[in-house]
Amino acid sequence: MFRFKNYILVIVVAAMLLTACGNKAPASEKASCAPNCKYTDMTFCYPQLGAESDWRTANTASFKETAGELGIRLIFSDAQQKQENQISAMRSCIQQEVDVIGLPPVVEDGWEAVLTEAKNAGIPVIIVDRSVSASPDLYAAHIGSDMKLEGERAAEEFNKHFPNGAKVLELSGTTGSGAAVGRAEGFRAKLNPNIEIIDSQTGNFTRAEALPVMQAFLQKYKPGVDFQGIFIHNDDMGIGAIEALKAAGVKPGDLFIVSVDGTRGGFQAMVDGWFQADVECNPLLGPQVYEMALKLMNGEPIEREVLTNETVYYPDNAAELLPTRKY
Ligand code: GYE
Repeated sequence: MFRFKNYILVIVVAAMLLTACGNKAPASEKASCAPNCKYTDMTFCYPQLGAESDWRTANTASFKETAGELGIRLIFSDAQQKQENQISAMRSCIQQEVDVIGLPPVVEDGWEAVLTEAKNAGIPVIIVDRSVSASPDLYAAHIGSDMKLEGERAAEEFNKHFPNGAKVLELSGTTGSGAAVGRAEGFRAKLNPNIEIIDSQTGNFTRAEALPVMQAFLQKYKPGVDFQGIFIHNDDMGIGAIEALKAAGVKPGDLFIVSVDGTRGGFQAMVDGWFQADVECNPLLGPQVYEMALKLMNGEPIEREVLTNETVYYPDNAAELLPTRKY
């Protein structure tokens, strides 16, 4: 009798587990409105990584404004550059059974667990902007910039300007972020061997953190003597660095400075003579990401890696272009 009861218990528990698993849709399952889902059917989760830069502000605005225009229900949060906040925001979205998650990962590593949870819940994830190191079968697609190419483009500017070689500094972005890793890698891959990177420190993509880093550089190295140029991973850090340079008596044009993003602040720095080139990185990804999210809901085929088409801007037409800049 006792044994028989135990068997029953085992069968009941197994049946419960099976039903629990059975409730989870497989990762690629379409939404119940497929193949006719509309934007107004969509609940989209965007656990934004922070508000560290003008690029990020424009990226947030692009997702919010586009959702408003298309009638998408957007669940937005700001993780303040902390991965654990992004992960808990994602978990809350999984619990709320959103249709699609767009994840702009603050760093590349450490996403396997939460991506697996989303996959098991049948919620497709589009990696937005920076990349992740997790296996591509844990997410639907990646839409963003080619960060390595941006670094290569910056290197080409230094190669052109310093055919006889130079010493340069690097102010890099958030340590471990796809944007900083890619830009640093591309820069080193293309830089001529006669150009030496004498030091590289992170300013975490913010003005506030770049300022003391530049001040510390200036304590250690004499501008124009110990180094002739600076590669800066984004415009906001560039603006922070300019503050430090000004305070140290450096004049626009004394150093060859190349930055990344192409924000209005970056354009102004070119107009003012501080930046000699600004490598474009486009934050206005909302429309493209939502279009892909709708395709995923409808079970339509998508491209798994979508890289943004970008260019390099120069001071000669910066003043003319500045009023047309959208971010
Ligand atoms: O360049 C920087 C921002 O990930 C491409 O993050 C983005 C970078 C961008 O803070 O300004």
